[in-house]
Amino acid sequence: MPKEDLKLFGVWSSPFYHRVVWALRTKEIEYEYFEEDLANKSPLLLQYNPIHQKVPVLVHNGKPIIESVFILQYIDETWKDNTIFPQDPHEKANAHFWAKFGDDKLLSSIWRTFITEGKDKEEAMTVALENLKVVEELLKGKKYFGGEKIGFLDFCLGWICKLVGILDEIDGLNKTIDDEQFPLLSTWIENFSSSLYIKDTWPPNDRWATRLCYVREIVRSSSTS
Ligand SMILES: N[C@@H](CCC(=O)N[C@@H](CS)C(=O)NCC(=O)O)C(=O)O
Repeated sequence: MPKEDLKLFGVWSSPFYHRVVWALRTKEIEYEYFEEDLANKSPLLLQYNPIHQKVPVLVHNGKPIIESVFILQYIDETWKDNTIFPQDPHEKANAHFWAKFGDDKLLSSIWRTFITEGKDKEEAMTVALENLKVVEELLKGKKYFGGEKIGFLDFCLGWICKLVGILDEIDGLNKTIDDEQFPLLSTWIENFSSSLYIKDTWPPNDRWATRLCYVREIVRSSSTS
């Protein structure tokens, strides 16, 4: 078979980009990486994703695939070894539902705990904890979200492993995901973070913390001006 031409456009701080990296690594697929500067997007990114102009974008033999969840599905359907999606249609639909919950509800509620202050922060924390409880329930009787094997939903929720702890550290909070309130999620975080294809992919915490504080300043100053 001719060598595949596979390009991935991403940015080191994007949770959506990381899920694609994990899927590609789990399947041992080689690719060429293009790091984007989102303040000065490359002509290639604008060409491949003119509508949203966002990363990640995967380009396979010249054809762009956009939106991280669609990219994961494309990867799984194109390189069939070591499948990452559930094979059962109902389980697959459910996995999509929870991936969307993670992006639309959980991630935004956790981000709100970080950018708000005072009473708003307390309210945001209540909502975030409720959402985390929902995710904790999904792990009952399972090592990973899909069962015994790492897969799609682990990649989609993988950002939890790093982001929540870093936000706690920046704000000097006790661990949000502690062993007592979230025993299953805590164990999943350990398993996922230490798994072979994941463990060396995280950027250093201090780099992430600097970036998150910078973004928070921008968000706060734009909401007060
Ligand atoms: N739903 C998209 C979200 C992608 C996204 O929000 N990417 C951010 C980086 S984390 C981005 O490229 N932002 C650039 C911009 O908004 O201009 C996905 O899952 O791929």
